Amino acid sequence: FQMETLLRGALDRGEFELHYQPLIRLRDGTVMGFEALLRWNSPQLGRVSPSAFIPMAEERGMIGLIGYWVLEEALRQVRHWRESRWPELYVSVNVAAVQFESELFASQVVNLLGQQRLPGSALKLELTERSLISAVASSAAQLTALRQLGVLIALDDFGTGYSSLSALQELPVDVLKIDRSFLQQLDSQGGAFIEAMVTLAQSLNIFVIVEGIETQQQCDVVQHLGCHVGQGYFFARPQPASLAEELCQVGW
Ligand code: G
Ligand code: G
Ligand code: MN
Ligand code: NA
Repeated sequence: FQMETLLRGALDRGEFELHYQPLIRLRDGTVMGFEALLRWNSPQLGRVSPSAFIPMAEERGMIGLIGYWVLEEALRQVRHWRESRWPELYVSVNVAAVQFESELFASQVVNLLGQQRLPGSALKLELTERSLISAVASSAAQLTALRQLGVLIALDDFGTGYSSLSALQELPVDVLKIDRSFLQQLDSQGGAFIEAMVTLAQSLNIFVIVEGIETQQQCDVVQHLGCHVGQGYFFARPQPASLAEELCQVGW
């Protein structure tokens, strides 16, 4: 109850911040983009994990405003990065099911891109199977509209839902983000699953990103399995924009 009250005022009090984690092309260490990850610094509760407050924000009708702020802030940041240093960079934003269910979502994205004078290709949206499936009616039309602008659509946490394959078959996506749980089981069967997902993605012309790379060895293995882009603590943790940027100057 207390968390809900505090969450309601958090946006107005400026308690949200975005952290950024680089998405690295494994072949040469190039930073392709950054995933934006929401952080809530509450004076009363401390740092609250998004896994704790996002579901509450979804249930209590607060995710629309919070999600809008996330998109606005992430696009402002990527515009700055593109102008100052990385002209091709994109930012990857997580989208909650409820946000995507709104039929206004696509037009909001279009307006925000316009405000920053950014092409669609500066943005990737990370959707989960749940968000796509719970919004099947509005999904296909919105996805099509966004993709026509060049916005990339990623299926996040891929492989963990109960209907990963049918989601992939029914909805047009550009990128699969293979869930980090597969990397954590590399010694047993995780490698075989990653390899199969990469093969499937390649035959569908879908791009693969592997999440949760924590060691050099995992990095080598996923590269060997045919993955092109990776993300994980091995490269960098999610960090405030200025720090994330500095880390990337160093390169890998
Ligand atoms: O960054 P961290 O591992 O604490 O994130 C936990 C979860 O919260 C992840 O599943 C991540 O996708 C989700 N998350 C982080 N930022 C956002 C956001 O801005 N919007 C939504 N909908 N989910 C987010
Ligand atoms: O659900 P989603 O994939 O959006 O979740 C992203 C979350 O994964 C981020 O909150 C981030 O903190 C976390 N994360 C990123 N890289 C790693 C990693 O290498 N290991 C682990 N355990 N978590 C990671
Ligand atoms: Mn994500
Ligand atoms: Na994920």
